[in-house]
Amino acid sequence: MLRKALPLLLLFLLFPLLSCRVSHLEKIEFLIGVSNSSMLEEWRIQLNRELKEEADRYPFLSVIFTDAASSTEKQMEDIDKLMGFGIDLLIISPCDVERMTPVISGIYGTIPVIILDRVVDGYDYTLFIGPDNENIGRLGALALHRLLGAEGGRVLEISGPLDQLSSRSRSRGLHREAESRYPAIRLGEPLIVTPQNRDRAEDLLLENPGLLDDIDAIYTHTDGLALGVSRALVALGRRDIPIVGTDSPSGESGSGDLVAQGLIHSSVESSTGGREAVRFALDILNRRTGVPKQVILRSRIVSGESRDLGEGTLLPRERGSGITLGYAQVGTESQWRVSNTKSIIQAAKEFDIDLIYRDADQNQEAQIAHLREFIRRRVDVILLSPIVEEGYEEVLREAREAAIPVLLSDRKINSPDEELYMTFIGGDFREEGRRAARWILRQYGDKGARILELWGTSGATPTVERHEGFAEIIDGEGPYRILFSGTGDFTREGGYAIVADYLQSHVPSGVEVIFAHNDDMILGAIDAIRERGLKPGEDIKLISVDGTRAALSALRKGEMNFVVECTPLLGDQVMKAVMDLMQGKDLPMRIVTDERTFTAEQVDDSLIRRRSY
Ligand code: GZL
Repeated sequence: MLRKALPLLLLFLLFPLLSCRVSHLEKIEFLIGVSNSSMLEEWRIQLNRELKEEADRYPFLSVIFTDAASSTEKQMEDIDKLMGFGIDLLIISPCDVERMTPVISGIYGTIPVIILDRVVDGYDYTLFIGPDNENIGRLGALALHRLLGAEGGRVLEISGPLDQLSSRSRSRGLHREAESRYPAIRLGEPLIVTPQNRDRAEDLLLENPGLLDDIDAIYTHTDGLALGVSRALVALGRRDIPIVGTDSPSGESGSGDLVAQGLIHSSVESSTGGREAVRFALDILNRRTGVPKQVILRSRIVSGESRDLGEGTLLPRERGSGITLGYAQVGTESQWRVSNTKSIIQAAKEFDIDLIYRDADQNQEAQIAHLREFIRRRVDVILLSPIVEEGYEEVLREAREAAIPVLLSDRKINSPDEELYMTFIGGDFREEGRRAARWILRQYGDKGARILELWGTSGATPTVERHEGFAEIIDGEGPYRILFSGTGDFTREGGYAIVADYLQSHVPSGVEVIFAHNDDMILGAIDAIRERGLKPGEDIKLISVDGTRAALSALRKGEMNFVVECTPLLGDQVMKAVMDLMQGKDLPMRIVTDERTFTAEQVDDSLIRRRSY
């Protein structure tokens, strides 16, 4: 009797344990693995601190932390272990970018991957959050200029190994900015500290005190290096040499802020991105739309006297109610633009933000007048989609003097003053141009091709950067020749006029491929090609950028051959940025949207029906 009853009895006893175990497992909705490259520097300790603090706000989120102790082999082992635990998403700050790129690419095929701090080659990851390292170097030169004044001086640059992209970029930014704007700052070759850490920096200077002869200031690529250097200067009795550091974690970290402790003169700080990483991880795991491809964090100079206030002193708010946003739009030149406007207006409604919309009809003078109207009306925030990159500095300075923050969406302005706007939200136009060129190379190989290029609005960021990206891959020399290029101003009529004229005056035209900077111009080209009795997509291959429904339909019909996406659906990201701004949060320097490409094989009727623009 007992034997029969035993299993039932055991189940009865175990059930409460099992149920609480099961209920606990049910509760951990998501398990995130963090692979940090090391914990040797305050910045990395702060990164983990911020990741943990943010994750602790979500009870159903668990995080496992690993520390690679600066070893790529150990980082690979750590990742294997994390995958063994069945993590749902990996957050990684890679040790050695080159060696970790294929490893991360493999993981990305299985689970989402967020990369922090050092970006890998290519785009095989879900999201990158990190600083613009060349900009950090530029700010380092500015900090040295503020320290040394007009007479300048000799500066010893102390860097990590230059095979690290981040070190190379910081050094490039430092040298270029010093050479072009502060020639009195005299930089020699950087002193390379390998491994890049505090103690090695200290030992190197103690072993070579002569390195400090005739030095007026020291610039270090990280605050770990700065701490080591400051210790060596004390030991050598050279506290007279000021140090400009990099990385000091901002905000409440305190302990990592070497400036506050008086150990260094100033530092170019970048937030770690830890909080943003957790927030975006939840968006990704909950399959929310609008997750960008890159979030480029803002850096700013921190010194004993001041902290460059990129963030305005804006009042914290709950919902958007009561926020007035002045929106200066380019015009209605293309389907992309019409969808972009719709996306912004719709999102403002959803976020309960009052929008004042102005359409400049591609006229810069009118757009600048719209900006001045917003300033007069004292809107809370200005959203600008600048028609071209030049000519906005004066009016944006007026907005700053009126304490009205400006966000750029879709296109950029050209200005050394990075504080004229709070963030840029839009596509990676250079990569869009490269993707178009790579497709052509794949089709024509060594044979080469004769190409006609349809440019967008002259001086507009997508025109400038799509061409630059395209020309990086196809420089127009050798077998790949650019027969002709002209600007169609992003309009269908513009694309039609260029191609119709060219085909009329060149018979046979010799054109094998047309690359257009947007869909509307390629649709105009199709009209012109048909009029000449030629078959678009067959007699002449056609490639364009945007990914509108009309272009995908032409692709499906074989009238086009390749489409590169540039999403106009920026509304949600723009309004999230407005809300963050009004709540006093720091905004990233750039938010770069996620984009794909389309071939005819990838496009079917359901995809076209689902296409919202
Ligand atoms: C891109 C946007 C471009 C589109 C065109 O962000 O500025 O302008 O590619 C649009 O279609 O006219």
